[in-house]
Amino acid sequence: MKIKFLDLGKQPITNAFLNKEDFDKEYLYNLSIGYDDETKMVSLMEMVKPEMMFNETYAHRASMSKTMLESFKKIANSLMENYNPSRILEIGSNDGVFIRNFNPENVVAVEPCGNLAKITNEMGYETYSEFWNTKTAEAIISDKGGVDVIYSANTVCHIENLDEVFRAINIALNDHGVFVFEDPSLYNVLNNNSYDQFYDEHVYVFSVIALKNILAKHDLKIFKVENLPTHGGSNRIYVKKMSNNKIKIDSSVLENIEKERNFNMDKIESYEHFAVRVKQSRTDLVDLLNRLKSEGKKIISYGATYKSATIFNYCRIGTDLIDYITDTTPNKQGKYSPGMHIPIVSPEEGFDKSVDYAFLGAWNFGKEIINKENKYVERGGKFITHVPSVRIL
Ligand code: JHZ
Repeated sequence: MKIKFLDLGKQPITNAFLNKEDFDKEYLYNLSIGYDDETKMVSLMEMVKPEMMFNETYAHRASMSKTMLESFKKIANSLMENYNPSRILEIGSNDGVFIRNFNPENVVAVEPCGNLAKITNEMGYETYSEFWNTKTAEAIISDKGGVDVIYSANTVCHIENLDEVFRAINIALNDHGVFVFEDPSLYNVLNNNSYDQFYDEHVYVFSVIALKNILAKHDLKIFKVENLPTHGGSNRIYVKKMSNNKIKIDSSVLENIEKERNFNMDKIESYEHFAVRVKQSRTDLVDLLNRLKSEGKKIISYGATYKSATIFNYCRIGTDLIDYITDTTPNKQGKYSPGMHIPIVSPEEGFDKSVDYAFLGAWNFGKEIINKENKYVERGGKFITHVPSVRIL
């Protein structure tokens, strides 16, 4: 049974960066999170239709950060070295940040957002502009044959029907193939108080415990777990078919499960305690911004992230507190943030001497940003974060 433990209120589609004339047409839904005491899965209580989130207007470009470019290059090299696949499939290829590390002949990509699929098709990587499901897997099998490695980053947790996802994996993956996927880790979300990892697209935030349960239902077995620093802490899960008799289970699988059990992630109480900390985080953030504002300081937000849409809408933070958001993504600039309608400008336009405080909407790239903005820091400019607790850095 799914038990609701957190209510983040009315929220918009996080990909819906708006023009002024669209303000009154915005779609809102209730963002609340539940824990299933049988499967141990944490997921949204109300889901948004995939077509409303993943379409021709998809804004996020994964290659906008140096950290992610490096991370994708590293995993691409490691998959080549360890598995030497003659064909690799990526689910959710975004702007090609991962596949660009491979020869186009060895790659098949799947990306439902037409604008993104167009980018990678133009780069020479054959991209099926489809949702990942058994139909797409069958089409790939019939056009190309089976694949040796399937990789997916920040995509599996976006798909409501996980049974269909794993059925499709079983179809497309060769018997001795490897499926590797990575998504934000629930352990890190609970520890970092990063409740902003919950939004429309993040239908699930996975624990290793819950993944082990659902994968077993599909005769799939986790043989390794890597804890990554990306996106505030992610798990990279390595999976093989159970029918594969050569599976050697790495000690990281049990270590991660034990770590989660020791943190009581298989008990509802942990989630109820988290909900209390989230409410406190909201109070602390709103109090801090109000205090700085009353002292006449100018506050902006750095990075028009999907995550920050959750924060601003839950905390009801608008242009009364945050003047604008800066973001390097050209197609977000000139638009307004979903729900709270804060203007988004380029860093060149907005990250100037008038800024006293910058809230780290992209806190997950904190190190990269603070290094890059050393001049801002040297002249006394400050960053604010809410992770793991609200504070000025
Ligand atoms: P970033 C998106 O979430 C959506 P978001 C999605 N659902 C998901 O799971 C994750 O990505 C992976 C900007 N930026 O990656 C670029 C600067 O302006 O945290 C991006 O717009 N200057 C698929 O949006 C945003 O910040 C910089 O120096 O929460 C970062 O977005 C840097 C480093 C980034 O994901």
